[in-house]
Amino acid sequence: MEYFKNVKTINYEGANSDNPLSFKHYNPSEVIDGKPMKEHLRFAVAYWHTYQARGVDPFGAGTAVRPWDDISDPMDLAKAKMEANFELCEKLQVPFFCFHDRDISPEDKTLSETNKKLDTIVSYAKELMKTSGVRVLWGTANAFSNPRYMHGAATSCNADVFAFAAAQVKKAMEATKELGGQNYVFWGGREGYETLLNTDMKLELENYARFLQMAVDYAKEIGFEGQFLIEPKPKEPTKHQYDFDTATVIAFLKTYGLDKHFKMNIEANHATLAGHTFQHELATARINNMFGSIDANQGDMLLGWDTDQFPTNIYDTTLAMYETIKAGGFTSGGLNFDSKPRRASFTPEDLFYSHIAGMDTFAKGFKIAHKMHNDGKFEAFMKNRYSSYNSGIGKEIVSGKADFKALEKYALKIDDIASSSGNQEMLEGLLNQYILGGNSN
Ligand code: XLS
Ligand code: CA
Ligand code: CA
Repeated sequence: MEYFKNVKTINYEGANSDNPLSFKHYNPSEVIDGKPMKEHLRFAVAYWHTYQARGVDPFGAGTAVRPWDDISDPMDLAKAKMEANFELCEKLQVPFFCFHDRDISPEDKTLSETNKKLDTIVSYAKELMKTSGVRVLWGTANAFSNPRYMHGAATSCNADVFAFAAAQVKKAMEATKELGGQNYVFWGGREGYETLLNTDMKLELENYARFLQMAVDYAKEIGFEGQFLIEPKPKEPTKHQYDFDTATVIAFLKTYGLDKHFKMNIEANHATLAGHTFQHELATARINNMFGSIDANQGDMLLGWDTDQFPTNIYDTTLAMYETIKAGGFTSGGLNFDSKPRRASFTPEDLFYSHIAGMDTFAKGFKIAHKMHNDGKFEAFMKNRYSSYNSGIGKEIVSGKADFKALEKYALKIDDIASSSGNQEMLEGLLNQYILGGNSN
């Protein structure tokens, strides 16, 4: 059955097209640097926002109108959404989707009943994959929605909850492997705290590390070769989330000897909540060899919560793709639209308009970033800015030869330090030139 009857396959029609159901910048087969754009960008649809979200907010019920609204049996509904997923991805020319276990299949009274249902849906998705090229970018477990996780999952004060979460993640990893998922994501849903008056932070962090180590061991045992990703977020739902930002997660992984098993899944809106730019989080991952994947969205600078909006800010996508290119591009990762249309954008067609806007903004950002990287003007400026470390005393500092005494001896002889301008506004003007035309394509 066709779910999105008003929409045909979305094609590239070029920047001047008047057709809102077309790509203006995303041309999947356009070859850039020896690879088609679809392989550079590796777009993915997020199952939870696209098929589960109803537009609920704290002040009102859901508004969404969806083609599966009349289906009441939970398993029929789960199957219908899976069929709709393949149709939507194919029509959007999106090669991947991402899911939580509970997005694709409903929770039942007991874990074994829930697992049986998940098996049924996983087999059904596998069946649909036989006639579709759409694949899984990553899977994950929803260990935060059910009330049992009110105190967290791996960081719960209750050992039974820790055990339940372990069983759930074990099963979600098996499902991800079965569906050929290229990565498995850990987002610490409620791994954090509300008050230190009742929280043993040391035990919680140690348990969290134990949990991740068990996951690493189990992946090895079952031969899951996908990449493990960890997704930082500073707050929401808890006041303090342990995976605060990329630097915090890297320090945590290193503290517990887990760093070689993980890379980062960086979400733009989470960067904003942590008080960082998206580019900062990506750069932090890159310089630590932990760049993995991206949750593509944007927040609202005037609101302090996780609004998960479709990314339409060309500055952000350009700089995100610039970092991605500098990191060597995606390997197992990609651009997952962890984004939802606004509550008043309630029609099925809005699911398409929103993805098209996000895909075009990233495609254009990628093209601009590619040109910036190829031209090398920013890199050359930066290289020159640090050139004092290439010879003389600078070379001695970076090669580890200099010590405090040697530097004092040197400093005592300096009469005048020659500073040069950082030229920030000149560089911002240059970035504008790339984005607004001129030097861009
Ligand atoms: C929530 C997170 C979540 C993860 C997957 O804020 O973004 O959706 O990406 O569990
Ligand atoms: Ca996310
Ligand atoms: Ca988010």
